[in-house]
Amino acid sequence: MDGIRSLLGHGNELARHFCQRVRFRTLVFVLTLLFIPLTILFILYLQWHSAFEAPKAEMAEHFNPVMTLGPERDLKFLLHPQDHVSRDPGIRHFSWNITKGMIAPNGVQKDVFLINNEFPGPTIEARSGDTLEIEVFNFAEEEISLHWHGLHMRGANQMDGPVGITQCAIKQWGRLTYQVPIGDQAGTFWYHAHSEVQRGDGLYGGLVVHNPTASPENIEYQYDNELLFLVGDWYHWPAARVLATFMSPTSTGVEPCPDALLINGLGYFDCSMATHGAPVNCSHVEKPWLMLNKKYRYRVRLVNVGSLTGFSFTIPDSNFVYHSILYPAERVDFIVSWPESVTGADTEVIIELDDEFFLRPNFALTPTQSFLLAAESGKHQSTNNTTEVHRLSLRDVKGPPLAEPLPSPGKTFMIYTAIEALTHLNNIPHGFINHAFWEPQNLPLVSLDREIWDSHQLVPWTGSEPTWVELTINNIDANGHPFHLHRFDFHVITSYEGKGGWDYYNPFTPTRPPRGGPFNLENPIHKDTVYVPPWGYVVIRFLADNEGIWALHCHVLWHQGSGMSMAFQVLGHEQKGFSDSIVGLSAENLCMT
Ligand SMILES: [Cu+2]
Repeated sequence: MDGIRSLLGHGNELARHFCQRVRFRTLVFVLTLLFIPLTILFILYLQWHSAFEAPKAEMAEHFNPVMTLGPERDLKFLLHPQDHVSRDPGIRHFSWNITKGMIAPNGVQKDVFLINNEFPGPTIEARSGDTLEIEVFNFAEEEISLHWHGLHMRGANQMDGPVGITQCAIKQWGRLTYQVPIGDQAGTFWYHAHSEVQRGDGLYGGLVVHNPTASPENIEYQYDNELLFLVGDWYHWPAARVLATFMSPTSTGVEPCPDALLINGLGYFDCSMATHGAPVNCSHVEKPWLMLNKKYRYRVRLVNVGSLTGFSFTIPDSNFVYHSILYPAERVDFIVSWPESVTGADTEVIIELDDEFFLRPNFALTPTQSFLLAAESGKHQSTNNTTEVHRLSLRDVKGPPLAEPLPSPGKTFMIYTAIEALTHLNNIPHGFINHAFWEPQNLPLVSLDREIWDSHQLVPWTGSEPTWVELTINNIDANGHPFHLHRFDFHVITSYEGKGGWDYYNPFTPTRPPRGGPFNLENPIHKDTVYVPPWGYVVIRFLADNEGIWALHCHVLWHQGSGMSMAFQVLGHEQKGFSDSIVGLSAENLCMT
């Protein structure tokens, strides 16, 4: 029995050992089955990851790995004219929630304005004849307002945006529906904050009005697609802090230098360049990029959305080889196409910030930046082609010939402008126009009788009848000022950069001919923002025919914020202004809510 038991016992041992071996083999088999796909996945992950970790220098040299182009760094703002040019005009309604959020457009965190969670705000596309109806809900912890830059706002002065002139700011939790008539206009515009300096914290976006009647006669202007580029300098500090730095006695009127540049809300920044004096919360981000089908011709709509600096924008190897400085708030449209030899090649877009204002340089700033312009089709080889860049000055650009020479002005005005730090203002730099630096009163000017406007309001009246106005802007400073006139496109009949002496123009002493030569009354350029050169002047003419109070100011945010702002009162009452008209009463209404 013992033997049997022991045999049975031995048999049990064998059976148990057998079972264990079977279990072990099953386990090994299952593990092997799992291991193989996991290994494959791991190898794939390593390849993918190493593609992202490619050394920067190599990336720059061979714009190669298209695999690294993450969709969140895509610069392409493609426009949709086909949705607008063949439909009937109508009301385009938008509902916007405005908030602030911590985002890192170039890897550096900043509290930025968001419209429906987007920065830049949504691009508005419309056609001539539309009316925009934009319902703005303010969920930010600051009062805000919006301006529709370049639109004529015919009959809608109270919807123009500037706080202190045509409206009270929209309070926190407040709401305002802007009614913006587009009329017969078409072109590249933009919208931005016109309250405090919030434009510098990202409260802006593109506004493109497509022209349904455009019939390009010249093959040169035919194109397949349209792109929008919102390009500008960028500060890591909140704009209010930058303005406070500028408006301190120690700045001596030198503008703080920007930290970076953004293109369509994206940029890049080398975190190791941040200084101890201006620490930032920075993490590495990939350079933004753009991919286009280079067999197409593109119409590019370019806007300077920056706060201080002009820039040049070039696309080497393309047929767009002009190089010109675009100043804050200026826009330019151009056609870009590529010769057959480079349609399959990866090339670049190069943006160079102008150093006019970099008297106190910021070593963290990379003033010239390039962005990959990859070819949608082709072998993605890089190119060593270099195209000669032709320099073009917007100041030399002529407009189309006028049907008749510009009429003589019914009213002539002259202003002098300068940044000055005066002792009676504690040496705090202010932007002066004549003897005034602008500050808002408690209520917008359209709702107040002229008699109670204070001394900060420089608002000449153009008279009770529509008339042609000639305005001379003399600039005493060693740097230029890009001036923007609300509501009116004007003809720039002369522009002159001085040599540092007393080179200004006084239209009231015509015995002395202007140093900049005779006026161009035949084919002057027509625009709404003009760069007034250093120690020089521009002379503009416009037909003052639309009633309202229309701001005129430097578009350098720090100059505007320190007072370089005024306005024209067109039509209305000589003493009462618009205080008892619909414009004034509706503005007053908004202030009460
Ligand atoms: Cu300025």
